Amino acid sequence: MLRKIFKDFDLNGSGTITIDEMTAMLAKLGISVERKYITAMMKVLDTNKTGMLEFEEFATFLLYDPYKWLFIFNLFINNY
Ligand SMILES: [Ca+2]
Repeated sequence: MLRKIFKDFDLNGSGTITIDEMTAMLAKLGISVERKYITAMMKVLDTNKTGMLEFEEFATFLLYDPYKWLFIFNLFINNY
């Protein structure tokens, strides 16, 4: 399930999600967010500071830290 979501984001199948892929996916979902917000979001999620999201970071984010969801939700809300 999580793998499937991750693969949807990982457009080029590299095993990591980049800012560009995150941007493209959000656009596909009909969510228009300024790049600076996506960059900020990525910084929070990218716990090992590689500049990309690995599956583990993505999964950890989705499963264990609802407060990060709130943070991101706030980013989106503040953008409208
Ligand atoms: Ca990373």
